[in-house]
Amino acid sequence: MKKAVLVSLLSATILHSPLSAQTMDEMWDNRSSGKEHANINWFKDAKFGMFIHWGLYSKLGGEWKGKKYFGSGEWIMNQARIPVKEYEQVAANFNPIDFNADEWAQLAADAGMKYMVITAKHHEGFSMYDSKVTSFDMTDATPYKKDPMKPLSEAARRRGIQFGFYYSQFQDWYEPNGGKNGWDFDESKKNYQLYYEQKAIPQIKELLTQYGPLGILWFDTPGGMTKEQTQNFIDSLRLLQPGCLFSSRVGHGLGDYKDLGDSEIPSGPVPGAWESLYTHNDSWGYIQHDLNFKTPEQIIQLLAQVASRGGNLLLNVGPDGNGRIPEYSIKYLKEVGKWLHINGEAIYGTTYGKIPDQPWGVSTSAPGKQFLHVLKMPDDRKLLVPVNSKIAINKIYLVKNKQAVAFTRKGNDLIIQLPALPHSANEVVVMEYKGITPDYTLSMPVTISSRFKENLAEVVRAGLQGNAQLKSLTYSHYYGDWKHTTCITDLKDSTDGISFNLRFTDAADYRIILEYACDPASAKQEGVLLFNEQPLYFRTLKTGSFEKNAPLLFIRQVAGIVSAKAGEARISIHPVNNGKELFKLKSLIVEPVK
Ligand code: FHN
Repeated sequence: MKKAVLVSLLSATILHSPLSAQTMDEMWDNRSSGKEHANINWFKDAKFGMFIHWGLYSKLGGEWKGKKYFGSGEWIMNQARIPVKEYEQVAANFNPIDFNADEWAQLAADAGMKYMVITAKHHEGFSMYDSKVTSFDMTDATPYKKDPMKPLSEAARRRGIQFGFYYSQFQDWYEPNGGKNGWDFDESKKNYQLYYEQKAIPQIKELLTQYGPLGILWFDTPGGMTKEQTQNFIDSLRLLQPGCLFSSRVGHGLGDYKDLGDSEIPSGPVPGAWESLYTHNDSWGYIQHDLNFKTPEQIIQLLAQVASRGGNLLLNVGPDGNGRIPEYSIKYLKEVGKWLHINGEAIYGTTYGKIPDQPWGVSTSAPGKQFLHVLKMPDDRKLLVPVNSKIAINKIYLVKNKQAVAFTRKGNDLIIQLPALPHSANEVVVMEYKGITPDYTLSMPVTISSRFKENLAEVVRAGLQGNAQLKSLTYSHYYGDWKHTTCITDLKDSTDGISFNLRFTDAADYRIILEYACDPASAKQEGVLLFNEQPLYFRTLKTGSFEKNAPLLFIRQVAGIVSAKAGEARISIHPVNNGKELFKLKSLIVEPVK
């Protein structure tokens, strides 16, 4: 049951605001047909891919007429409401002389990426290849006059990297009947079918017939087609390449695998083939002034977290208008590649982990093996691992040098003593065993240990009573740089409640902390946290209202200190009075008193 809740937690699929009014996040479709595609296994084993957003917007680099734009650089034509007549001029100056297909493909190989997906046409409507369907393309509209996609597709395949195209099938701000240019054209008068028949479908057929075998066709922000039309659309394209996978944003739940919302990671295992997709900085398209790049450690840990839920990480790079991939992307991806070169077996070909998130990290699975990804090394390098008592542990060793490590078992607990090790973004320990390890459920007690400065109990691990709901709140800081925070909301009556089952590894005093967001209207309300039967009273502090295009700020409020014995304990949280929502709880934090 919990897993069903988990999957439903992911950002809701298509909300029912009219097409023209739908925002980006309302145009995600994370459903797949559920039918296993015959050619899905390479995708499931790949685990790590390169997304490339490259277009005329890369030349603008987030600036138009001297004004800087923040967030999704590939949306600058829309953000600045640039008329098609003016935007066409950008193509006239688009000349990526530094583009080098082998360098791009080699970077993906050096980074340990097994597939590559590049924008053949994004919402701006410009074709980044040689298309016979329009003259608004690389060979007719730019001084570059060449098709970069041919050499890139070949360079990728020469390195055993699956190659695919991103194609914006509905949004096309260049075409009078394409979706979502409401500043040049009247959206209500558009004939989307005409646009599909005259541009989208013929172009996708060009991509499926002129660039060799494609691994993926990556669709995006679906719209303007009924389910039946989408099925016909898919069937006609499948004839050209039956082996090509179609992403879930083809729409109507007809994709071959699921794409989650932008920058979304599930809170627990999700069965089937799926992908999390992230920018390397805050934008898909190149923005000169966006240097908020994820570090190698952040990427390595993100890759492990996504793999521990059973999915792939598609990480984006945004080359500039000259065809150069940003220096920090090159430098940091190569660092990730060095880690994968040593630890790849703990990622490639694995499935979701059977050990729930622990204070030290996450797990991935292979037959007879659990890979323990130590993302936070305990002070005493002792790992506590809850395991099913029926399994027989053969051996435990470090993946990087096969060095055996010592371990003891106490009931359902495995205690692994790691040797002194240099800092690593992710130290992988392999547990080889015989026997069945059942899937974990999120209702398993959350491990609390005094070995960690901070023990996090995420709300997906909580039980809900009354009106309390688990919700994934989606918001952005700038524009299109989406963030997702899962919270428990709607705790408004004293009979509503949240409960956590905890398991303390050792007796000690612990500080209990609530991490929440509180709407000004909900401030100064009384709540009670019961540690077993011991009450801790608190009064909520305002942090701000939830808005879609603004940060959702959280506060950490100490509820109090408790003296815990080793073993299981229960925490429940309730409003004292009825009426207003108490707060939006993000997590419970338990800190050992030092
Ligand atoms: O609007 C696009 C956006 O520009 C970018 O391509 C992302 C990548 O997933 N997809 C849409 C927003 O979700």
